[in-house]
Amino acid sequence: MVVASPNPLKRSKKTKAFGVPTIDLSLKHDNHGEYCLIDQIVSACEEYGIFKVVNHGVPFDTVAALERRGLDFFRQPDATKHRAGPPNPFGYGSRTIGPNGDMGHLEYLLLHANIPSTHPPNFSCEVNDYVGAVSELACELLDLMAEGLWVPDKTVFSRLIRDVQSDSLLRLNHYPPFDWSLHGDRDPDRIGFGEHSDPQILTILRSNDVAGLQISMPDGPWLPVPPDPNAFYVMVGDALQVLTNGRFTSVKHRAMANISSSKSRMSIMFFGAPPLNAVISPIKEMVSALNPSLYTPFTWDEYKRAMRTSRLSDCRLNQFKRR
Ligand code: GA4
Repeated sequence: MVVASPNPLKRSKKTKAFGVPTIDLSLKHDNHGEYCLIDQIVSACEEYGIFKVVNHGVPFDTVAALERRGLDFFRQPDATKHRAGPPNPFGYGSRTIGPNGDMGHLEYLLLHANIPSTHPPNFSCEVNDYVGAVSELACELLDLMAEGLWVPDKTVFSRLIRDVQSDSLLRLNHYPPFDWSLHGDRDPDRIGFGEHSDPQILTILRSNDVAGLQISMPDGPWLPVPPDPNAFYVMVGDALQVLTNGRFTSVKHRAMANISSSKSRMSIMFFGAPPLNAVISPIKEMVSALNPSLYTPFTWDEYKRAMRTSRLSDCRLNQFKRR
């Protein structure tokens, strides 16, 4: 087993020049490389809550096949797409996000990763292949994170996602080019998908080559994340922040409306989540007398209830912070 040295002292987020760290997964094949890789992943999760993975091993064809299916779906007439809705709990949605009045310049498909009845009929094969490959990537990264945190059971995080009852989701977001004639130059509301952190454990995001994703560090400005169709962006979710007792931080992000003159932006997110009955609380290795638990335990089902009653930009974790 290769382990990285523990790094309890977080480096300041504000003193570093910005650039989302890139993790080259091919480094895992050589011994010294794996040591660096683990260290880089842990630092990225502590400092940014996001990193880019290259040489990830997910076959290009698996990604291209789902992308093609998605674009074919969104190209259909509105009436046909709406027959696959509403998005609550799963299906097609347009402009409205969640149950509490949030809006965005996008349309989307929200699917349960493990419940085929939520997949559009002619999609299942591509969805299953994609989910199989990216959930494997998520689990591999979570095992490396556990190793980097010196946790003896390196499956402590990944087994929540591998569980057959895992509540993982898949989301395809489609941002058509922003119609200036409808909204005008001065439209302040040029947000495609408003700011939020992802509630789950880990998000694996892939987009085509149209820009839109932005992230923000606490009290920092919004920073664009350049698109890279050959890579995945990996984001720490709220549940992983809790499991690591705040050592890793979920990243605040948003997507801008697509101002490209011609091309649609499409992003595909796999949200790796625990089963509904799983209790989310800091793992014992992250808690000590000097570093007491920051959160009261909750089930994933309870967190989902908090999601249903909140707005997109709310900090849902505050309800579960110990005072
Ligand atoms: C954000 C991450 C995922 O897209 C999502 C979103 C969900 C939804 O679209 O229904 C939520 C949002 C997300 C968090 C707060 C609630 C629920 C919209 C919203 C206002 C599918 C998820 O799991 O949480």
